[in-house]
Amino acid sequence: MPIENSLRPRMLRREFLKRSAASVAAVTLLGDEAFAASAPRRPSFVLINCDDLGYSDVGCYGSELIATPNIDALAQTGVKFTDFYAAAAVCTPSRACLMTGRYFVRPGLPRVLFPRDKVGITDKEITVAQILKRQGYATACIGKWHLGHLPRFLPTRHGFDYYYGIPYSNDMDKKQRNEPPTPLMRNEKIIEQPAVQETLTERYTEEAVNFIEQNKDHPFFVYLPHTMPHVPLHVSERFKGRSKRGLYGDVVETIDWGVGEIVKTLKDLGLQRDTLVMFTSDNGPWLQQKDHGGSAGPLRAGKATAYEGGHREPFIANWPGRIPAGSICADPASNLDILPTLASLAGTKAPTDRIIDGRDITPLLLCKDDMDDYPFFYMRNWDVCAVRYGKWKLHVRDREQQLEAIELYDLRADIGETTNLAGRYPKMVDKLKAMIAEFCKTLPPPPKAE
Ligand SMILES: [Ca+2]
Repeated sequence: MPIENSLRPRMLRREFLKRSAASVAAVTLLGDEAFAASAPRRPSFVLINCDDLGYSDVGCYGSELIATPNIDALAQTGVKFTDFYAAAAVCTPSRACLMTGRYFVRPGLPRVLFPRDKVGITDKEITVAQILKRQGYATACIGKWHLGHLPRFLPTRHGFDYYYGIPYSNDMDKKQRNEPPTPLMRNEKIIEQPAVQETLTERYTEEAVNFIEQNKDHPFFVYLPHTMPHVPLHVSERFKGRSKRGLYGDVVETIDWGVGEIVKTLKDLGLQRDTLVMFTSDNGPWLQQKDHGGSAGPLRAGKATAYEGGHREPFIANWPGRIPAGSICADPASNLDILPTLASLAGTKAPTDRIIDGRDITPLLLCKDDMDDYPFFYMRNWDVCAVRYGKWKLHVRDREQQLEAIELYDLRADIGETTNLAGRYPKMVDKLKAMIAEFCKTLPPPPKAE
């Protein structure tokens, strides 16, 4: 559904409130009671995280050229968020946010990691996988990790029972940079090098399906960070030429096929009502790749920028019996919220001995209630570039992040960030600047030499 219409998000919010009010009774009768009576176990989680997928690269977010019937069906029978953010506009920092619930400078991962790097996620951090593992979950990471490729940084050392995938991006195999061919790993061993990328999406899907089947008798957490549609794009012969959007569309349609296989597996095993399935991406489309990059639709700019195209992503959550079908949530939320939310749904809490930036958004996810406005900060390296609060967004740095440049947008009326209202609303500019200043006080100091 295209949402370019400037009035649409506000209408969606009302629609959501109306739907959520009407659905409370139905959820109570058909969801909670049935859940308590028939499924005493904790819910399982499947989190599909694409790489560089644009806001409008799936059908239910406006793509007319890429057919994604399985992803669209998740939204039709679940909830679609219109204002969901990846908390970074590039790979490594975004995954650091998702895994820890903390802005990436707190775990010290402000930039993209390369094969030459000797750093990664440290033992001081607590990942969502570790939290769930302590709650008795079987945990798997299947796909691109990108939080450090040395053994001490791998998923198997940070809460995952099982790992299958590539440890960093699929284009980090440049001979001129002395990078080795892309390794495919199982747990901590390289099993294929170079990784055969044509079949990677299908093999990830098979691995996810196998893990679900093997762990069907207890709660599981499958984190599935697809390698695609990050360039270089690859698909198998089976999917080549299928879409109306060239190789990029074929890649996304392969991912959509994989979503369908996973949903079918859950259905066949009778696990759908026990499983929350989520679909999103780590950052916006790499527009410089032209036909090999995605589309941010009505949003301005793409990957690596603080404009909406860099951060705003599809986010769909599906949980039959718990999430009312066909819901739309226009409240801002982000991948920082995943850790506290999954912790809460698993019967525990996010860590309290450190700053957790994310919130438990269970009320939004289950379409039960609205939540108070909360600032979301757009960061690049150690700089805060912009803040969103309610409908307002203030940029404080220019696109190259070099100079101070004040831009104020009303995102409800102007999703494309076209009309700078800073001159008209100086008090709002001051208020949002003060929010950024307060937030900056909580950040660790940048390292002396980066
Ligand atoms: Ca990415």
